[in-house]
Amino acid sequence: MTITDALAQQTIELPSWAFGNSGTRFKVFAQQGVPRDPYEKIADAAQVHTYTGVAPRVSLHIPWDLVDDYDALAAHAAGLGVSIGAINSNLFQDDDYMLGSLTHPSADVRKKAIAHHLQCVDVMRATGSTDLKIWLPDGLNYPGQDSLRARQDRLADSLAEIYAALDPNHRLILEYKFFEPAFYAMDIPDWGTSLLHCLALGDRAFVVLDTGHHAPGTNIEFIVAQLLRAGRLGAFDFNSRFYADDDLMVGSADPFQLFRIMHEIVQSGALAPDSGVNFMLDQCHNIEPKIPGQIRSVMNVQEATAKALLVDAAALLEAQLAGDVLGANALVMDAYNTDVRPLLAELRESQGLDPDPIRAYKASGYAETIIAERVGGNQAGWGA
Ligand code: PSV
Ligand code: MN
Repeated sequence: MTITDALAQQTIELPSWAFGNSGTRFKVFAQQGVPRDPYEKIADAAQVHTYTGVAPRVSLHIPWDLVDDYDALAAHAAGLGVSIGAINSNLFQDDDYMLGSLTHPSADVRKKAIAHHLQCVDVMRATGSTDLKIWLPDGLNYPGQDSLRARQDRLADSLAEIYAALDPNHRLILEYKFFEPAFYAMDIPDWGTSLLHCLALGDRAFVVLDTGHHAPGTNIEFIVAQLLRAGRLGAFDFNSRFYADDDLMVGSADPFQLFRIMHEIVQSGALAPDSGVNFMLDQCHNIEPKIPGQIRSVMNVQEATAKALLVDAAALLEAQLAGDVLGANALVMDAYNTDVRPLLAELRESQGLDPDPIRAYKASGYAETIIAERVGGNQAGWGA
């Protein structure tokens, strides 16, 4: 397969919440034209697909994206050329979950958290989604606060109940995060813990790797290689970070890291659409306009992918087997240092797209239209 064919087949999933207002715990800035409901979020996400051609799915977050009629929401998406992707549960915004949700010492609270996932599975059935995505905010702030081990046991039982409720075509994808909101011990702090739970659950449970969820300096591409070896890399939540879980545009802080990740993906054949790896974004655009922010992010993933595809795999293997340290490194660096923008522009033109998606979006007048039309109502924001 040519590099262009591989790039043409790539798809990237967008998060509905990237189109709503977001911020930090200090301030959420409202932007003009922001969606008031999930229908408008999907319309904005469809714009990203219109101009990039590679973003045909939108992840939903429940209850932020609760609607009365999911058949209608799915039909709305289809009418705009996109479909519903992963359904994210939300275990971090209910007072009952202060001391945990799926790991909570109280069986009643655990029951409530499990029931929320059954509601998410119903949304999956109605929308045709196949991925139930769980990020567990549970954890401890202080040593002794609860038993580390008992919480793992409760978690295993809760997850097993959720897994049992899935349809045969559904996957459970399980995210990890090393800190925040808990500061002493998260209940799923790392890929190893997520993987152990997935292995116990069964062959439709996979790990989600959010690039912002590691300690600074972590070698993320090593984790990618390990999870691919185990056949358990289910998805990425792509974003960038400088310090903590910053949720900045992917490829903005460390494009070389993104390239190294995509290099592992390409070398393992995991770019293929049937590889089971869902390339999702999990970002917030606090100060930049949201639709072009998403377009830029999609382009950054495409550029890193194109560079990874440029690595001469045969020559690299030869250099590696010969112990040619400098030669092997040069092959990787030459690919990284290639300007792939002309190649991607050509690809877009061959698909009938504008070679410059951001310019095309700006010229479309969509931003002005939504600013004029979306007056009144409550803007969607982090938590709504
Ligand atoms: C948690 O930090 C997380 O990465 C999870 O994926 C959540 O669902 C998402 O962010 C919320 O923005
Ligand atoms: Mn995430």
